[in-house]
This record gives sequence, C-alpha cells and structure tokens, in this order.
Amino acid sequence: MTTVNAKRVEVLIVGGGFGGMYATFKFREMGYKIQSFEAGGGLGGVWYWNRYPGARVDLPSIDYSFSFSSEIEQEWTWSEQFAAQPELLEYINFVAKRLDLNKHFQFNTRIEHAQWDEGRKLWSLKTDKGEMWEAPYCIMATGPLSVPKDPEIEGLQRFKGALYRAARWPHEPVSFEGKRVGVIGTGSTGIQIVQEVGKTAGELFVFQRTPSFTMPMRNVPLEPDYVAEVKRHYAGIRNAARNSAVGGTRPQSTRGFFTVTPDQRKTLLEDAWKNGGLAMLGTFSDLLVNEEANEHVAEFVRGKISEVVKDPVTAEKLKPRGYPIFARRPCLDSSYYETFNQSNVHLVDLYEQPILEITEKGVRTGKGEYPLDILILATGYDGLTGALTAFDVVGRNGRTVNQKWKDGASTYLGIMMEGFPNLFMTTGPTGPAALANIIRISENDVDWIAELMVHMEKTGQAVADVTPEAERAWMDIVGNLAKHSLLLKAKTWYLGANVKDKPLGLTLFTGGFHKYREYCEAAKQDGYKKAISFVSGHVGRAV
Ligand code: NA7
Repeated sequence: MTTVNAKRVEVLIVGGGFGGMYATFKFREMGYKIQSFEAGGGLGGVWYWNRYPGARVDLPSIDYSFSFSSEIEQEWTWSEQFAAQPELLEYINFVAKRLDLNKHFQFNTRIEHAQWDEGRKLWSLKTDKGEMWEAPYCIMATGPLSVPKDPEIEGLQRFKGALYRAARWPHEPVSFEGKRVGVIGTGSTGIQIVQEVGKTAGELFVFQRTPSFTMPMRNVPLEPDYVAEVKRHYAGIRNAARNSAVGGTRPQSTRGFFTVTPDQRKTLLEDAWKNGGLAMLGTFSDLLVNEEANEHVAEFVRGKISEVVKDPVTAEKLKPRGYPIFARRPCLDSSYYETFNQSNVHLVDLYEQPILEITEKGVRTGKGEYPLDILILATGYDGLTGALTAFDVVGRNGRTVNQKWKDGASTYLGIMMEGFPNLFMTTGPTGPAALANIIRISENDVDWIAELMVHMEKTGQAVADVTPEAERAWMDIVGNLAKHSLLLKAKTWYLGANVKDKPLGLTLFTGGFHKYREYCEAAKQDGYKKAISFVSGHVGRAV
C-alpha cells in the first residue's frame, strides 16, 4: 500500500458510536493529535442508522449513558426509563456538541484498508475517498452490531414494492397507513417494528422463523423527583454498575432457582414480570447454566403468551421451543403479543411454510404468495467480528484479521490481537460485548488503552503487541466459561450461527463485566510484562 501524501496524526479512530466518541474525547484530552472516521453522516453508530419505527434501547437510559463526565450527567435529563431512538440520538448530539467532537470526525467516510508498517511503526489507513492517513496508534471502535445482514433469500432485488432495512432506515418518515406490510425477522428489532407498524398498517404479515422470548418493558416517563435523586447519586450508581455483571444497576440475585419453593419461585417470577425490563434474568443466579431451572422460566413465559394471545393456534406458534430462554438475546416489548390479537396482523410461521423466494409482488412461501406494498428486513447483523472482517486489516507479516480469525475470533480481552501491534478494539469479540452495557465496556476499554499508551510513553516503548501466551490464556478463560453456558444452545449471532460459513463458537466473555474488569486490571499489575511484548523507541506525540 503506497503511503505517498499520507496525512499524519498520532491516533486514528475508526467509528463514531459510543466507543469512538469517548476515544476521540479521551485521546484529544490527553493531548494526542487525532483523526476519527465514521461511515454514517453523523455520530451515534447503531442509533444513527437504526431509525426504524419503535427503535428503543432495552437497558434503562440512566445506565445507558456516559459516566466519564459528571457535568454531562447533571446537564442531561432523560425523559423515559427506556429512551427511544430520537432521544438517544439527541443525547449523542448533545454530548458531541458539549465536547466539541464533530470537528475531529470525517463523516460519510469508510476505511477500506488498514495496514501495519513494521519498519516505520505506523498504521496506514485508506479511506473510500482515496485518502491515506498514518499514525502510530489505531483504535477500531467499529462496534459489535454495525454490519447489517440481508437474508439469504432468492429474489430480494426483484421486489418492486418499497424495501426497507431496519439498520439502514431512511431519515424521512415512512407511512404504513392502509399498506400491506411484511416484516422478516423476529429478534429484538423485528419485535419493536411489529408492535409499532401494526398500529397503522392496513395488513401486517410477520414472517417468523425462530420465535423469541419477549418480556414486558413497562416503560415509564421519568418523574422530576426521581431524576433529581438519580443526579444526586450518579457516582454511586456508576460504581454499582462498574461492579456488576451487566454493567448496570439491574439487581442480580445469588439465589439458585431450586433453593426456593415452587410457590416462592412463582411469586418471584410474577414480580419480575410485573416489574418489567430484564429483571427476570437477574431473579435467579443459575438461569444461564442450569437447564432445568431455565426450562421452568421458559414455561412461565410461554404461559404468559397464552394469557395474552386470544387465538390458541397463533399463541402456540409464538411460543419459543427448542432452545433455552435468554440464550437468544431476551427482548422487551410493550404490546408485541397483544398485536397478534388485531385482525390486521397475521403471523406467518416459516417452519410450516418456508420462504421460497421474494417475487416482484411480495414474498412467496411454501403455501403461496403474500403480495406486499412494503417489505421490512429485520434480519440481524454479522455481529461481533463483522466490522473487522469486512475489509483488510493487515498486521505483522502481512497477516490479515480474516486469516487470524479463520477458525473463530481470537483476541486478548477483546481489546488487542497478537500480530496487530498498536491496534486496539473497543467492545471487541471475546470481551463481554453483547452481554453487558456497551457504554460501560467502551469506557473501560478506552481507559485501558489510554493507560497502556501512557505506560509506553513513560517507559520509552514504541510498539505494543500482546504475547501469544497471554492471548491463548485469555481465550482459554473465555472458552472454559463458555462450556458451562446455555448460550451455546441457541443458534444466534452470539455464536456466528446466523452468517453462512462463519466459524461457529461463542466469542463472548460470559463471566460478567465486573470479572472482565478484574482481568483488565490484572494485565497492568506487573507493568504489562506477562501480557505484552514491547519494542522500545519513540512514538506518539510530536512526530
Ligand atoms: P437478530 O436477533 O439476529 O434477529 C434476526 C431475525 O431475522 C431472527 O428472527 C432471524 O431468524 C431472522 N432471519 C434472518 N434471516 C432470515 C431468513 N432468511 N428468513 C427468515 N428469517 C430470517 O437481529 P436483531 O436486529 O433483531 O437484534 C440484534 C441485536 O440488537 C439484539 O440481539 C439486541 O442486542 C439488539 P432466525 O433466528 O435466524 O431463525
């Protein structure tokens, strides 16, 4: 790759989601000369792209916000317990303006190639505009859910109606009034879309392959008194979040399911259902490791579906079976199951009638054609690894990330990869990415990287690469924990099962965010000696 006319900075940052925003702020404040890139037209990552009707975060807004600035915590006020996408984007833009972040970003710019230059100890990045940038450090804040995935269904391009992708939703409002609408996909995204679009669509056809378990969100407006109380106690709230398994304030019980009587269990589950949110997952300690306990909870939720959905045949089809509850990402809804009681909403069970093709008019299944005006794809992402395998990231000895990960992702803490010196990820694969609050992980990872860079500067090191032993040891920890997890028992993006030919495996740290932080801390203890091999020299500032 030629480096003629390359622009030179000290830290290159790819991605403008929460991770990229915080990295941009942090490294600027440390005095580094930075350049950041974002493929979208603005900041926000997932919340920039996912403007589909009903898009909403499923963690409490109070938790799902930056913790590094007490000024921002005090100045910003959330209006709802679970913020909707427009408010999240407003928050993101508020933070960006407050910290003057936009000026560091090149928007509408994708990185097409990244290469380590061993001789010059630099990363070279090529943008889709043909520009070259170089820096000793490169931060890939490319996110676990940034590469949307179309379904592998023949004829998608033939469809003459309006085709919308949830993860690339237009900025203009879309009307469903009186229209025949189809939605393919019933994960978190599809569920949010269905309950919203069902309100106005003439007819709504929900093409369901695997049903998800969804629980009531019970979203509420946040009362001023409550917000004031939160603002008084943010320090404690953040501390609790950092020391919890999920990186948030959701209680996590240490009580095993079978340690209490059936009556007590029932009461606890009913309470969790009434309280809403992901409370149920924290009601017992063993729901992701004890299959029998898990099945009891699954059956409880199936019972709730029958209580809501009037048509017993539809209710049965909506009931997930054959995989443990919570092994797919548990969804939250406000009226998903109720939507199927409306006469304009129809469940199309793809187990009974698989989709054969998309036609000019609509969707053709084994039982016939469904003519549609609008088709919405909510078919997920090439999660966790997709962003870094979508283009060539070339490390030492010409080895690419694709080559390194051909049998599955391998990293150290989800932050570094052996053979890719001075390249860092935030919320990378084999970290806790999808299982804990992404903002807490991003902050942790950026702070960890920053500390390492300070250490390098103080000790005169130009290059940091994780040792093969440290990476192997981390992967053993991740793998040994995964063996005990019921997450392995569902075909999900957590395992790469939704992408054809992707190596199958649980590339997530399942030990909890608090434990993850302990491993991150431990790496620093002996001056990174066990984890990282350094090459001395001058890097960083004033190049
Ligand atoms: P998910 O959870 O990966 O869901 C994708 C959905 O799309 C899921 O129901 C899939 O069914 C379905 N899908 C994918 N391909 C097809 C085809 N070819 N035919 C029919 N149905 C298909 O993505 P989401 O965007 O909903 O959620 C991603 C994360 O965002 C979520 O986990 C939260 O963390 C937030 P399948 O399960 O493969 O049978």
